[in-house]
Amino acid sequence: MNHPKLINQILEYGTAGFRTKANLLDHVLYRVGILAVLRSKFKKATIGVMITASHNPVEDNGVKLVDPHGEMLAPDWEVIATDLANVSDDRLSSLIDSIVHKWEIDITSPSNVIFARDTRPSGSSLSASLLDGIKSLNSSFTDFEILTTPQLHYLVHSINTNGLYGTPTPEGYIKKLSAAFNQLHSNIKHETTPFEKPRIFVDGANGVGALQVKKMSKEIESYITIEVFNDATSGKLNHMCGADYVKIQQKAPEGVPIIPYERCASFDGDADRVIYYYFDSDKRFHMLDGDKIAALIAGCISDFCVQAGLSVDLGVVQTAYANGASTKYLTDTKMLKVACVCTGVKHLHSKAQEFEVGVYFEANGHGTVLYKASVKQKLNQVIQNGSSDDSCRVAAENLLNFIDLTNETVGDSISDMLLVETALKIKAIDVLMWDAMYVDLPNRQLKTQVCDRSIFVLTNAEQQVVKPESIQPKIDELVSKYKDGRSFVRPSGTEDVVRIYAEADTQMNADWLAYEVSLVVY
Ligand code: 16G
Ligand code: ZN
Repeated sequence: MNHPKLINQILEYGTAGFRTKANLLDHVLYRVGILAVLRSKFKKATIGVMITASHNPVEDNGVKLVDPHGEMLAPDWEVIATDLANVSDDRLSSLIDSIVHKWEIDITSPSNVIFARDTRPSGSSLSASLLDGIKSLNSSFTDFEILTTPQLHYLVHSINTNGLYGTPTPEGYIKKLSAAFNQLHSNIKHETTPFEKPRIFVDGANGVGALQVKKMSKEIESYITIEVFNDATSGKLNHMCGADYVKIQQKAPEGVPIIPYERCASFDGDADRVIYYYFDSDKRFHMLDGDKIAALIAGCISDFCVQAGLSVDLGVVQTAYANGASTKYLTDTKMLKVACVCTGVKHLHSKAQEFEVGVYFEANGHGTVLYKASVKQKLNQVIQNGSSDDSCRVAAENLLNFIDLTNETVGDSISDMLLVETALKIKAIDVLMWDAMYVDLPNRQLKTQVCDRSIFVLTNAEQQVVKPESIQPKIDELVSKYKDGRSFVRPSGTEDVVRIYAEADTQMNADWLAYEVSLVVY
């Protein structure tokens, strides 16, 4: 038996695919190889597999499937994935037969699986196990080796649209984004140009994002200087650095110079999240998270639409972790529609698809923008009509390039960073003015271990606990004691913990509220 299952621990395909200690994953990767081929035959399309544990420690690893249009694996197949990963070796082949039968898969039809991995040392042996699984069903495949998660999503979508979305190569990805960025920046002309060529410090989390952003920076150096730190040459992946560290610790990563008002961006280990930050003249740290990125980008798109004379249905999708001040700013000041959904990219992504333009971001920095084909058609119409109003046409062109700069398949550190840089340039604002759009309510995140986190049943986009019944009234009572108080608890989908989020008028109050709520669930 190849890649025998040597552990009894049940692994579940969750929001992040399978994720655990790397040394427990050999048989899982082999079986995911089989799963990907079955999915490819079923969908009659290329399927992607990404080997990564994102922001988790370097000793962990994980794997997830990418569906034909670069989206997350459909929920009904998550169940199949879990079954396949956990079945005993002697029942594996009969389970495969039953999947083929139940889903009426033509096992003789062609299939294609593409895969990539982040920079974790365990990645190459796990990708060899994956390949053995793929080969066991004689599928065609391409090993793209080390890429960011969003690059793999881009490739899957590009292959399945025969190159319509972009040239299906890693170089095609760099070319598509850099061409759009350069075009936008050559178009931007302010009457008085208040800023020199911008510079940004990137914390690459010692991961794959550092390698890829260096390639990108060469292509766009006429318009922006990107200096990369924590670039995977010596430091440990995600250790004291990266988007998750910055967001959760609310402090700067190690390894990036502290220069007042210099814009800095932290990526995570597989480069699908980005968090901005800067220091003021007192060397005080200020963070601009996914909520602030969403506010900037949504505002910029809405301005483009107005200038192009278009009315579009634009909405912003958040989760319960979104800072209350950001929700208030989007709804009250910007008059935009805001929806709140459960944590996890698939929930945000599918909600965003309901809008003509759906901007979705998790506070942790994962997000992107989705555009309906109708928007692109309307923009092309504005350009073709040769509007007498030149600014109308320029705005339409700019928005089309903005769309090309977006990785519409999934959140993407590099693409999102370039969208932010473009929006700042277009609006002619610096990081301080961006930060001043609204003031974040002080907040705190904690986590606590419980005996059994599966007993928690939530409702209202994970903002309220239904079961155990005693918990929510206690949280409500605590929240009512604090000005601007808000708090919720939810079981993690990636760790064996329950997470606690709290915000209030002062940092001390947010800390206290989080602490008191943690005692309720403990
Ligand atoms: C996964 C999700 C991310 C979410 C996080 C929450 C995807 C691709 N990733 O990393 O969106 O924020 O889980 O983690 O869906 P938690 O359940 O441990 O809080
Ligand atoms: Zn990630």
